[in-house]
Amino acid sequence: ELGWPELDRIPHPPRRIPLLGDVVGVNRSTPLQDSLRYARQLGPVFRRKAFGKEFVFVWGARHAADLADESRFAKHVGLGVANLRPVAGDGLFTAYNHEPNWQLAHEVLAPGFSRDAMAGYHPMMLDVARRLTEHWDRAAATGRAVDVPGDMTKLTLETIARTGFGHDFGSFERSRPHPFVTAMVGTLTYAQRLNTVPFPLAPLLLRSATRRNAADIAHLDHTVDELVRARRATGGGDGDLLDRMLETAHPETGERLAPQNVRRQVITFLVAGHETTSGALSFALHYLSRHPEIAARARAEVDRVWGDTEEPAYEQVARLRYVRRVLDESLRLWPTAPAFSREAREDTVLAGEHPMRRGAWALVLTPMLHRDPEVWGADAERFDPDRFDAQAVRSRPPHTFKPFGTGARACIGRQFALHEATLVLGLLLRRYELRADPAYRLRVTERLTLMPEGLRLRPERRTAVP
Ligand code: MNH
Repeated sequence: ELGWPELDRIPHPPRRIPLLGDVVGVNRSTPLQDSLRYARQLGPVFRRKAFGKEFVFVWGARHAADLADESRFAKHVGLGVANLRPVAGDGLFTAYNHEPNWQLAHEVLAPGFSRDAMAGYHPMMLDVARRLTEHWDRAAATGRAVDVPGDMTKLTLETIARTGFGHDFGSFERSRPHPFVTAMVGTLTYAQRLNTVPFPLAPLLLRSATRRNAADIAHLDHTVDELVRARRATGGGDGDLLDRMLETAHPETGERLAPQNVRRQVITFLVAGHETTSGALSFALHYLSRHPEIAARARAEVDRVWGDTEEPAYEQVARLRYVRRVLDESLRLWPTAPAFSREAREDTVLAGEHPMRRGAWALVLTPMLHRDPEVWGADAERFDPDRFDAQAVRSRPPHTFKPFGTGARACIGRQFALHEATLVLGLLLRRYELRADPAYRLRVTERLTLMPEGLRLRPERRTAVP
């Protein structure tokens, strides 16, 4: 029993196979993009059945706004998120709402994302970005193309490792991804695959994958344990996230995070803190390379705001308003964490239409919410950063742009990600022209998060930089 008493009224795809569900024409490696296809056919609230389980999807702006009402709905830990429990346990992202460690960790770690903390991370973010531009300078000098998602992943992993944990994975000195990244991608891919096989059969069908997954988790645990051991041996960092996790007591209760929880939080932040930002940067670079007039406008802003300062100060990043709009518009079309779930706290009616019992839940399909023609117009597929100028934002209803989720369980790293990504886009725009491969067609890969597959660009050093 799903908790949707009038489920019959919710449309579903026509061809249903007993036991297997709506699997016709479904591609196992792109469950999200399949759902987008169904969404276009079936409308703002629809359902899909897979392997005996029925899921309700919501993307209409009015319905999604209703689900954002925190008095009646809350985060639901289900599907992909629940599949990550063996990796991230009761860490912030995967914790159930009722787990006391969520509140504790949230309150202990939130100051790590304050404005002051962010200003402290800024010089470290610049250091990491310099390693990226050294690498791109070498490519530019020899006319080579760069692997954009690969390089953005190196950058964002080094940034969260350095700012959060005083750690250096040496990503830019390696020709292959760091084993931590390989293990992480393995666990994300496995968590996604678990949704595409009948649950009781998973251990059988995914036997070797399950074994590999256990090894991947062991590798992540081991990496984190080494990191914590090193910190304990050398004494404190400078009040970074790891210090907060290890040392900081809750201001009122005096409680601290237990060692097993610290392990879960470190993995959570290393993973949540880089994968999605890497995708966001990659999509933004793709669109900039495809829209020279937009890139020129963004570049002119960087030249104007940063002038000839060698390296931008913290305050100069938020002043890149147009670059930020480019980023927002990329996150509109491809929100790199493409769905989140909401459950009813009480018996209620969704948007006055669909009765839900307490505990019933739905998946919000963010990429479709961000394309709802009633909000974004008939040309919603078009890349246009001006949709985020102040006037346009004011004229839209609330809860129509949700790349960072919603409510108490929304992304804690939002400002961190936006600062990092705006800074890096600014630095790259200032230093290079980005040449696209005209033959490239955007393909999106899914491993719970989204990434432009196989995107390569040729950076060229600008000749006249003011
Ligand atoms: Mn992040 C939660 C998207 C960057 C750490 N993040 C969420 C959620 C979304 C999200 C959506 C809510 C998921 C849900 O409701 O189930 N996050 C993003 C995107 C980017 C991002 C699109 C980059 C762009 N996130 C970051 C960064 C960090 C981070 C950077 C850390 C430095 N995010 C988190 C954590 C949570 C979260 C931790 C869980 C917060 C909570 O439940 O308390």
